[in-house]
Amino acid sequence: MRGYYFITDAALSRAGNASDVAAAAAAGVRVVQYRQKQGRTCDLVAEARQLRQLCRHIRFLVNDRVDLALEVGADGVHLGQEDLSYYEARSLLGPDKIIGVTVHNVAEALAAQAAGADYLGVSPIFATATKADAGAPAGVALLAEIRRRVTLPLVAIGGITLANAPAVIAAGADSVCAISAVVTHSDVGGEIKKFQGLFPPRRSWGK
Ligand code: TZP
Ligand code: MG
Repeated sequence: MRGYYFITDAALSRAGNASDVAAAAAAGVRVVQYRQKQGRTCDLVAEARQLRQLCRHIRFLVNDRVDLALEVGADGVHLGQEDLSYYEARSLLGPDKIIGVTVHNVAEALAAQAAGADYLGVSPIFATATKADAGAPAGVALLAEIRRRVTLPLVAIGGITLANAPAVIAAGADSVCAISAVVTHSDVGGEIKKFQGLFPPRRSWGK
């Protein structure tokens, strides 16, 4: 889990979720999260199924909805602190699915790691208008502190732009998610590639 992490946002998207997800997959994104808070469950299932198909070669996660994730064969879920607990979701999903947990401070990060989470979303790093109840910005200092205290992959989210992402990566984020900075653009894939270019290439042995 390294690089740009894509989350859908139908309200902000110019071209719609399917177009955005196809662009993200074509740009080389390894993880897509379907995040849709409103709508009829039957419509969400249909859309999630379509996106699962677009993401058949990459990880496809569902925000909040364990039922949707199971129904469409997603690779896992992403849970906030107010959603099903890690333990409740794990008992429904079984041992193999990915469960990511949003954390806002060191205590939540340590608790999620102890519970067994596969990765952490650290949120919000900066102020954001995309999520009304995102809470107070954590800043890169808290991200760095969480980096020192947990070994899990960290996905940074909230107010991230091409301008501030280098500081977020330097503070220890394995992945960054920038919703408005990407889906409001006409060239979603092009914007994603700019974010991916901020991650230093992995150094392999002998090189
Ligand atoms: N979770 C925490 S902040 C956020 C979510 C879904 C919204 C991030 O959107 P943006 O536009 O990248 O600030
Ligand atoms: Mg949630």
